[in-house]
Amino acid sequence: MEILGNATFENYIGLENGYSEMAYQMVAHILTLGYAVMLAALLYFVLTIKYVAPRFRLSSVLSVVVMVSAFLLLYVQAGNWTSSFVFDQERGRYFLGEGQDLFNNGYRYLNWLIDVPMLLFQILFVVSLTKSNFSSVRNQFWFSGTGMIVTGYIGQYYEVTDFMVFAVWGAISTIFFIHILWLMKKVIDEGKEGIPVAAQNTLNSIWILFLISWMLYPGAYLMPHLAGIEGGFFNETGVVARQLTYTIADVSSKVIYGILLTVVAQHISRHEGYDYTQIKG
Ligand code: RET
Repeated sequence: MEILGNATFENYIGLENGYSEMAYQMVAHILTLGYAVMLAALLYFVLTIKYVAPRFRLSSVLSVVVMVSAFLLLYVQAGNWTSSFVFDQERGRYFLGEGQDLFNNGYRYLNWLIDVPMLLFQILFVVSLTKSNFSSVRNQFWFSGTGMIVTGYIGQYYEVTDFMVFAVWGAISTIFFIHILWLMKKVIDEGKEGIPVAAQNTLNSIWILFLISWMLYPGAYLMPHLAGIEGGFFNETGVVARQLTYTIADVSSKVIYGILLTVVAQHISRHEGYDYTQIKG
């Protein structure tokens, strides 16, 4: 299917086999759920900002920034899906529409370009680093975060046409990712020193959540090539699985992560004598 060029695999399936009603609607619903959660969580982060002592509030502000950008880009991503594929009454399935934009996950990648550095900076406003230098960690987070996304963004254009190019960009992206994981572990280990036990336990949960939810993104990148089901995942099941993986990863790495950081900040705030239940107004 030469005519589709660098298009991602969602388009190849929409051109050749089309989507069943169930697969098409599941993707539309999953994408809608994604941006609805971001808008709801935006209100949560605004409304709970006074629950933590003033020095932690930048963490909530960064969650608000992440929610706004994720909401807008996921909204556009959902519209991209519904406009790319059109129901064909004769064949009873959804096919790639003529004269429409092709579907591309690129909106997500550009959203990550904003959100990944924000999410990484966010923890630095909650924990206190005992050994590492704040600006150095921040700059390394920024450098590897953007490096990981930009290289992955280029690679995803080759997921169908050139597996080697796809794999090489993916591998470069993974080097940046490993650096981020190593740095985050260091930040969390240092952050646990000298804070209440409840806050330490929540930081342990944050590390596990971070590890699992961030690993889902490379899984979604690889989705069309994941083996197991007959012929791999190069079919509509793979398309649904990819969007589902992205949505679970987004809700975990942005919303649940932000809420858990607020919990850590609340424990430390209370320990330091700031109790929001006693604050008036
Ligand atoms: C890519 C390309 C393939 C290799 C790797 C990747 C990692 C992506 C990650 C993205 C995290 C995004 C987040 C977004 C939240 O808004 C780019 C898919 C390792 C880890 C947390």
